[in-house]
Amino acid sequence: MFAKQILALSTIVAMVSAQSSSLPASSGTPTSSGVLAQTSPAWLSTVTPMAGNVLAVPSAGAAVPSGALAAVTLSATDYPTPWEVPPTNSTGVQAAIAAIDWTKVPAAPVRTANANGDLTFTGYDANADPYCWWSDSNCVKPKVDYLPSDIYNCPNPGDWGLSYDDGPLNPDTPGKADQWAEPQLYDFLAAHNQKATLFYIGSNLLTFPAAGQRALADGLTICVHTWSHPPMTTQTNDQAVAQFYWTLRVIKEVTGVTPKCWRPPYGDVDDRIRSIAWQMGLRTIIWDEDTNDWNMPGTGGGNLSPNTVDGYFQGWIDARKNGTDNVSGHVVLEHELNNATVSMAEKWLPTLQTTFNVVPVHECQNISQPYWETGFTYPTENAANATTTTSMSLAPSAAPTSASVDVASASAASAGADSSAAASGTANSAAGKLAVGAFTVAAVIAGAMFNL
Ligand SMILES: *[C@@H]1O[C@H](CO)[C@@H](O)[C@H](O)[C@H]1NC(C)=O
Ligand SMILES: *[C@@H]1O[C@H](CO)[C@@H](O)[C@H](O)[C@H]1NC(C)=O
Ligand SMILES: *[C@@H]1O[C@H](CO)[C@@H](O)[C@H](O)[C@H]1NC(C)=O
Ligand SMILES: *[C@@H]1O[C@H](CO)[C@@H](O)[C@H](O)[C@H]1NC(C)=O
Ligand SMILES: *[C@@H]1O[C@H](CO)[C@@H](O)[C@H](O)[C@H]1NC(C)=O
Ligand SMILES: CC(=O)N[C@H]1CO[C@H](CO)[C@@H](O)[C@@H]1O
Ligand SMILES: [Zn+2]
Repeated sequence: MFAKQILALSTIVAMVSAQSSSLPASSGTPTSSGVLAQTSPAWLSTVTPMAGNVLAVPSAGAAVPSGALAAVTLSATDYPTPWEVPPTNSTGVQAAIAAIDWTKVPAAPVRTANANGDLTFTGYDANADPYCWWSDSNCVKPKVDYLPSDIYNCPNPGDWGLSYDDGPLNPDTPGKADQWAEPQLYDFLAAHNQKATLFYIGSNLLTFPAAGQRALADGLTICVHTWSHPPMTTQTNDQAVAQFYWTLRVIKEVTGVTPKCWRPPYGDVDDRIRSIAWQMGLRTIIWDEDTNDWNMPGTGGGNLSPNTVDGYFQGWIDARKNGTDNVSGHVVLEHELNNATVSMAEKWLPTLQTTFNVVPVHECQNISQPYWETGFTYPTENAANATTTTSMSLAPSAAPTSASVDVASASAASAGADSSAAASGTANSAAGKLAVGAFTVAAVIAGAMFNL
């Protein structure tokens, strides 16, 4: 259903963009396809990755690590406060800002949210949707011709692009064992020989670096999900750069890789944010099927009945089995968020594997290199599965320097992420233009947390 609506929308969007005249013209250094060329993030060149990481993707079928995580510490002093909108005045963020061609960033207004934390759509021309604002219209095809379409599904019917947002899931109490925190889900995936795409919150990786190193060693793909999880259209240009910069930086320092992929929290992206992301090396990945698992009861969750979420999974399975789900494969939104989402993910994966070809998003999109580091080549559907030799070094990372702090204690500040209530509301979905149904934008203002 949803996929078809998005496809239909793409057609509408193509017609509308032909009429746009007020948008910046394409110039600069386009690739042969007309898409603005990207370069690897030079402003991260001074970041020294921690030791102990794998240097390539594990071979197909090879055993991957599981069980207890190594004790890994990272100096938090070099990073902004977890779960706060990061400052923009550091040398690194300023360098990233300076590297962007701002003539290629559409002047979409910075959006606001109301007292409930819901995005406000006041003043936005919902019908023309001039900035391809997903929250308004589920638009996935930018109005400017120098940005690529978002990735939002798997092209081949029967493919299930598996993705989990908001990780790595930290223990409820920093440093204390927690059944549902990582490596719980990663171990489960390993036991079921399943790879997936993970969209990491920078703040969560800062406070739990060992989980990120495990994910990479397990052959999971790591992408960016911002530093403090705001609706990105509410961020100024400089704040958006800072959200990407700090997340990319902590991922590179912890794991050694620099992702070329990101997913906007709540799907909240427009061409202004897409252009900033793209120029920082990041392709936007949305989804076409949403489990709404984040809204089940659990830490940071809501009150959606797990039975309802079960019903979504069963419906997708039924539709595939009865032949009606035959137009495309899907990218499905799930979360590492809490006990409820992880347990739901584990409950359904074995059944999904018997019905769908369950793969990471890049695999179904035939994108073999999701990072700027070319040593990592993942399997795709049009290439022999990579069998690069890996170093599979599982040694604990280099000993912390004297400047390092124990992240377990440093992460106390992030507890707000798990304790704040999520306000929720229904976003205005361009009434009359596109029947996408009501969808919920859980919002947080002033420290409250969004959960999508
Ligand atoms: C950035 O601004 C904050 C105040 O907003 C200030 O405390 C800090 O020292 C500044 N940092 C740099 C590197 O200028
Ligand atoms: C998750 O924890 C909440 C309490 O925070 C509890 O109500 C819920 O039943 C738990 N769900 C699962 C699947 O363990
Ligand atoms: C196929 O399954 C879907 C999901 O349960 C259902 O909505 C649809 O009516 C079914 N179609 C047929 C032809 O059985
Ligand atoms: C795809 O499913 C539709 C029903 O939803 C059916 O009419 C059509 O024949 C199917 N196409 C194929 C190729 O199976
Ligand atoms: C990936 O390659 C396979 C096999 O060649 C093909 O069927 C599929 O359409 C390709 N997908 C994309 C997104 O190019
Ligand atoms: C060419 C090839 O063998 N491709 C396979 C790679 O692995 C995936 C599963 O992860 C298979 O679906 C592909 O057929
Ligand atoms: Zn999220």
